[in-house]
Amino acid sequence: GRIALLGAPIEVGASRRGALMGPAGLRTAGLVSVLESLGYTVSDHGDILPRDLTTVDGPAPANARFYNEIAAWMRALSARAYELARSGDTPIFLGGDHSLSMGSVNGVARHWQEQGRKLFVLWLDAHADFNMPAISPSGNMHGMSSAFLCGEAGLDDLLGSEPRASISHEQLSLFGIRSIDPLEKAAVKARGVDIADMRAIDEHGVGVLIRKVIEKVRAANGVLHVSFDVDFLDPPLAPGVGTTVPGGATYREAHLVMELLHDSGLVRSMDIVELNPFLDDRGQTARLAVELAGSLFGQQITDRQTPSNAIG
Ligand code: DIR
Ligand code: MN
Ligand code: MN
Ligand code: MN
Repeated sequence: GRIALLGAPIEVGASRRGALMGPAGLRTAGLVSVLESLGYTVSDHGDILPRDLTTVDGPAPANARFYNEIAAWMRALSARAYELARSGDTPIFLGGDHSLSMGSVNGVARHWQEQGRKLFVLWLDAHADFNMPAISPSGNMHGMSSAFLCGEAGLDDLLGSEPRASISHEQLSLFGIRSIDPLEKAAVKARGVDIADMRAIDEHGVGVLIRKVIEKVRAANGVLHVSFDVDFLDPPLAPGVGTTVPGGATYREAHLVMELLHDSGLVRSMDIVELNPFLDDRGQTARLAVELAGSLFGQQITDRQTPSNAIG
């Protein structure tokens, strides 16, 4: 298979700076060599850079911080994501904060729409990211991306002339959630978005719940995009993120999620977002994110070498 990497060093969607180093952190942690060791041909398309963006000016909606800057990123990202998906490669988008997905997923969804296949989106995250300007307590756009992708109103001109390819609420699955704002919670409920929060994961385990997502995609003859916010992980495992929330996925839960998704054969694209190398502990979070990408793309426990200094 062929995998295409594209970095988007965008950070103004989050409240803390540093996610712009995310793509470099993931490369330094060995993303390319891990994927190559699994037999893929990897083409690294580098990063979209601010100088490549077409300036967006004019009035911005209220309560959407850095709207113009983010709109410029999303227009470029959506166009590149569409092209990459259409090329037949499996794209992995390297963030950058989670606003990135408004562009990456839109472009990928547009491609699959043209193929007559529904794109389902699995949102691995501590947060629902289902705010919109009218209800967001922070105005941070990384907290709005899943709602935007479901066609919620309030950022209607964000993509400019890029075709908007919204998914229906049934195509979104929120997974690992443990922090949600009051009006955001009401919105998720009102739309009937499928949500596996940490309580559900504690009760049923990730195996049962991920299989449900896989069955939903399979029943619709759909394909799957995995949007992986590294704050999905428990903070002691993954300190390199601006918005840690206690009680996240354990090391084995996260690997099992990725392993089951790989075995489903349904995954066609991925985002890895919110890695903030400035906050990381000697590359720990970046390395774990790369390991998990390895599991999503077919690394098996039995492929791994036993470490000589066996630390488990
Ligand atoms: C909060 C935090 N729900 C907000 N969001 C995110 O600002 O909308 N943090 N996504 O990572
Ligand atoms: Mn936030
Ligand atoms: Mn997120
Ligand atoms: Mn998050």
